[in-house]
Amino acid sequence: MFKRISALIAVGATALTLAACGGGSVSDENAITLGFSQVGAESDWRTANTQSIHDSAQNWGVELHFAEGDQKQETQIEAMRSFIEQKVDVIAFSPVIESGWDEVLKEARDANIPVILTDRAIDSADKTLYRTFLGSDFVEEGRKAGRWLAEEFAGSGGPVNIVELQGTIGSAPATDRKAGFQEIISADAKFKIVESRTANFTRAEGKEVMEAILRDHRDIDVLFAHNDDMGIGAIEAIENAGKVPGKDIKIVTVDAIRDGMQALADGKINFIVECSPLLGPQLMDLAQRIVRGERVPARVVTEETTFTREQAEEVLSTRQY
Ligand code: GZL
Repeated sequence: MFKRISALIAVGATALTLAACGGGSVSDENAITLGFSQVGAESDWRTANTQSIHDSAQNWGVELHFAEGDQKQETQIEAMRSFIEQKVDVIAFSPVIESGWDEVLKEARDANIPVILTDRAIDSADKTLYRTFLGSDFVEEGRKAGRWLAEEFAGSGGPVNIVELQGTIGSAPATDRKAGFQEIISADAKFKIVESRTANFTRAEGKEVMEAILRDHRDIDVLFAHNDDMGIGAIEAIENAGKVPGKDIKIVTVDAIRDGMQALADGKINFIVECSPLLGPQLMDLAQRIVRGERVPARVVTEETTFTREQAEEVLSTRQY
């Protein structure tokens, strides 16, 4: 009974969200309708990604129906089903985890509603379930972090003890960043991952999990956090333990949000691999082209770079997020 009530609340919340955003301020009756099912609001990256989608819908004259997923797959799927019922022109989503989407995507296909996969990948074998996948190459992001570490410790004989704060277990960014990082550091036996735990991409859990790890491990040389938010939470734990982040424990993270770039400029983080959340413009362009019946590339990889302390100091004032 509880589950059904909670499901109704979730659907109600989704409907309220849609009503709040679905009416939109787009008056053009020719505007396409886009239903977007978002992961949640777990990090500053996600906040910037949501803002980019809203701003771009406004700028592109797209009527946006937007639903937050609270980092729960069932909430995201309910939202996608409500978009199907509303007969939106196109659905886009960022899947909280890689598996479990085939059924709802088949329902969208049966309803002749094209789907755009954004940000995170899914593990479905059926590539016809979505028209295109717009997002970063997370394996390469993990490799970039590993390459920096290999260079940073080139002169060291080791061992180099590494703690890894993983993102959400089962999500593409966590799985792939881990794989890319491991691929690079496995080339040198001095690198040892002494602890690898999830902190779900959030700042609060990053602090909490790092506090526990610091109690279990005396000799940590490096922290690799799958996003800035977990790294920033871990910095607080490291400082509370009387250690100096960026010096006693070198820190490499992914995203390049404003707070992460500030920590990099302050020397508390040593290197950041960028993962751009600004997918809105490309998403709206792809959506309009698909609704017009145009063919679009099966994969659109977002442009992104890396930042050292000096580079962060240079660009900090110009960052959009
Ligand atoms: C990456 C995105 C990840 C970010 C995190 O594209 O899915 O989720 O790296 C966010 O900050 O929570």
